[in-house]
Amino acid sequence: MATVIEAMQGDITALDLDAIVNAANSTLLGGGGVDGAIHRAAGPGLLEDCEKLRGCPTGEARITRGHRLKARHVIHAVGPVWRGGAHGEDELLAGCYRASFALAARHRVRSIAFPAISTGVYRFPRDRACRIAVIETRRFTADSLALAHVVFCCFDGETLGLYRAELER
Ligand code: AR6
Repeated sequence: MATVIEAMQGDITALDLDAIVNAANSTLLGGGGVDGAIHRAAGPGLLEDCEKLRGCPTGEARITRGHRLKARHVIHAVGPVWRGGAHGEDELLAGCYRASFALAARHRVRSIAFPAISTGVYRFPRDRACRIAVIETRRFTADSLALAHVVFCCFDGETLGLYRAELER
């Protein structure tokens, strides 16, 4: 069956899916935004798991358990800081989605939610980031039957509107 790909507005930490993706930084040791929210909701065990990973380069991802979250796994993806667009930002952001899907497949994840990686503190233009997220998701799900459900979990209504429009194209 085809993968269901949808956008919703809400708090990603509350979702009851196999995996949620974190918009982390390369230390993997927590921060603000969705990263802070995920660590607060998951509890201190998440930081302990993250410490063992010894960081993650930009454009890649790592996986841990979900601890107190409903989600069984957290995939920590490190998005690029926006520096005008000529520093490989698009490819690095696409890399986050590809790496997250690769980990999801390896861990038999059937349902996964993404935040709008890099579009907060890291200032990546939201429409451009949304396009990349949808392109990479369609690319992966076209070749894979493993994922049943992909959710783009948007914190604000404007981001939700961008995803809905992109998914209708
Ligand atoms: N659920 C879903 N989306 C959320 C939530 C939430 N609970 N909270 C925020 N967002 P950001 P970045 C949205 O800044 O740009 C951290 O300090 C937010 O509105 O969290 O990749 C890390 O440690 C925005 O649309 O991540 C890094 O240092 C999106 O999530 C740095 O920020 C991403 O915003 C990463 O910056």
